[in-house]
Amino acid sequence: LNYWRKRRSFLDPDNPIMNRRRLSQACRDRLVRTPTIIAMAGLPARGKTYISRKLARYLQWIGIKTKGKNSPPIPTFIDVNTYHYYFDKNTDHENHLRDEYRFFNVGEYRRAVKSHADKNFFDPDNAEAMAVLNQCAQKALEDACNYLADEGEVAIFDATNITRERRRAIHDFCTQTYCFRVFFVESICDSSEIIEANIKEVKLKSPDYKDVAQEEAVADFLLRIEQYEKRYQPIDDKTDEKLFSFIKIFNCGERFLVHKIGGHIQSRVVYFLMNIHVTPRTIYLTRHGESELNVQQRIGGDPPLSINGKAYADALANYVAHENIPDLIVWTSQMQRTIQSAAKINAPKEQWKALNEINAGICEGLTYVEIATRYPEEFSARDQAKYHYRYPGGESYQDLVARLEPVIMELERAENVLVVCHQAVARCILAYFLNKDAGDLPYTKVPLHTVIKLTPMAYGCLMECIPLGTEAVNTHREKPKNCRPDRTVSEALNEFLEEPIDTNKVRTKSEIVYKSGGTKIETIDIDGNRVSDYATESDTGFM
Ligand code: ADP
Ligand code: FDP
Ligand code: F6P
Repeated sequence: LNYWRKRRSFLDPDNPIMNRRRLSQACRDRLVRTPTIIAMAGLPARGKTYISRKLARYLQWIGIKTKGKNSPPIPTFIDVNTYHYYFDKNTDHENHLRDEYRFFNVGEYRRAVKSHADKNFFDPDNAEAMAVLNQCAQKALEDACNYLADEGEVAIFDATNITRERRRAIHDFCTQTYCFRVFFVESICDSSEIIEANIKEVKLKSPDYKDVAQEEAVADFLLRIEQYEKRYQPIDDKTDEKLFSFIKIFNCGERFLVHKIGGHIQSRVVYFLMNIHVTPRTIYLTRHGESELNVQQRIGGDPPLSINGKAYADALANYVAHENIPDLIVWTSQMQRTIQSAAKINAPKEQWKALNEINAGICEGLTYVEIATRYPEEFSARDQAKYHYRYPGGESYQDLVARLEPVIMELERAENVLVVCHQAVARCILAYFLNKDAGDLPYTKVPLHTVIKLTPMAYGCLMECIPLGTEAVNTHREKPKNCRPDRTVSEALNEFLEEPIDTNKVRTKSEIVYKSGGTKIETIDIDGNRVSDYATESDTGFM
C-alpha cells in the first residue's frame, strides 16, 4: 500500500505514485483493489448516516478494510483560524471506545467546533459558518484519504455534498492528489412522512438538540433542511458529473439509478444497497437444541438431538407460537439437529446448506481434548488466529463468512425470520449485526437453548437474549492463555483440563451445565447480567 501513499513526496517526480498517476485513468481503473472513497450526497435526514454505518459494517464483515486499528480519533476542539485540531488526552479512552467509528462523518467534525447548531448556522449567507462547514468537510476528507493511504480499502465520507462544486472538489482531490476511486451515493426522498419520521427517530437525539423540546427541534431541523435546499444541486449526468460513478437511491429504495459502476467494490456496494430496506422487522437467531455429540463434548458431525435438545425443540415451538410473529419464515441448516429443532414450529421452513456448521475437517467428531492430544500444533495454531485458521480438510471462520454472505444478503431482504443454526455460524451472523471484529468473532458466547432476538434500529441493533428454560451443556471454549506453537502437549492440555491428563475421560473445564433462567423474557448478557435495552453495534454487552 506504500504505493498509494502520496502527499509528502507528491511533488517528487521520481515518486512511483507520480509515475502511477501518469498511468491513464483507464489503466488505474482496471486494478481490482484500488482504494475507494464512498462519498454520500443528499439533503439532511435522507438516511446518509444510516447507509454509511450499514455499508461500513457490511464491508468490514466481508473482509474489506473500512476502518483501521487507528480509526481517526474525534477531535475535541478545532481552531478554525489556524485549522488545528486538538485532542484532549483525557478523551483517549473514549476515542478508543469509538473505534467502531468506521466512516468519516462531517457532522461529528462540525460538532467538535460547534456543538449545538441551529438553523441559522446552516444559512448559506452565513459566510463564517459556511467556512467552518467547508473546513470540517475538508479535514474529514483528508482523514479519510490518509486512512486509505495507510491501510484502508474503503473510506466512507458522510456529508451532505449537495453542490456540484463540492463534489467536483472531492472527486479531483481523491483521484488527482491521490489515486483513489470515488463513488457517490445520493439519497433522494420527497416523502414528508419519511423525513419527519427520520428526524424524530435520530435527529432529536443529536447533541444539536440537547435540552431542546421535541416540537421546537423538529421545526428547527425542517428549517435546516430548507437552508440546504437553497443550495442543493442533485447529481446530474447531463453535466460534467456524467463522468462520475454514482448510485441514486429514491425514497428508501423504491427506485435506483446506477451510473458508470467501476470495479469490484462498487458493484458489491450497489448490490448491497439494492437489497437493504427500512421496514421494521425482527430476526430471531438460535442454535439447535443440544445434540448427542454436544453431550459428549464432540464437535461437528450430524448427530440427532439429545433428550434435553428435544425438550428445547418443544420449548422453541412454544415460544414462537406465543410471540405471534407476522409472516415468520424459519431457516435451518441441512443438518439433523437444526431440522429437528425447528420441526414443531408452525411456520414455513427452508433448509440452507450455507447454514451448516463449520467443517472441522480431520477434527470432526473429536473432543477438544482429543484434538489437543492428537494434533497439538493444530490446536494451538487455531487459537493463535482462530478466525483465519482452516482445519486440515475443513474450513476457517473466514471461509464461513464467505459461505454465509448470501444468507446475510437474504436476511437484509427478508422481514421476520427465525434462523436455527450452529455455534460458529451464529457467531458469524451475530458479528455482522453487532459489528464485531474478526478477532472477537470466534470467541463470542452463544449458549445453547437461547433465542437471540435482533431488532435493527436506526443506527444499531437491539439485542435480547431469551433462555428458554431447558438445560444444556456449555460448548464454549475460552481462548487459552498460552497459545505458543512450541508449547508441549501437556502444556496445551493442562491449560484447560480440570484434572491430570486422562484422554479417555472426556471432561474439560468448559463442561459446565448451563442453567437457563426460566421462561421469563428478559434482556441479559451471556453471564446473566442485564444489559441495556438499546444495544448499539459496539455496546452490546454480548461477549
Ligand atoms: P442523514 O445522515 O441523511 O442526515 P440519517 O442517516 O441520520 O440521515 O437518518 C436516519 C434515518 O433515515 C433512519 O430512521 C432510517 O430509517 C432512514 N433511512 C434509511 N435509508 C433511507 C433512505 N434511503 N431514504 C430516506 N431515509 C432513509
Ligand atoms: P449530520 O446530519 O450528520 O449531523 O444535518 C446535516 C449535517 O450532518 C450537519 O450536522 C453537519 O454539520 C453537516 O451535515 C456536514 O455536512 P456538510 O458540510 O456537507 O453540510
Ligand atoms: O461444539 C459445537 C460446535 O458447533 C461444533 O460442531 C463446532 O466445530 C464448534 O461448535 C465451533 O466452535 P469453535 O469454533 O469454538 O470450536
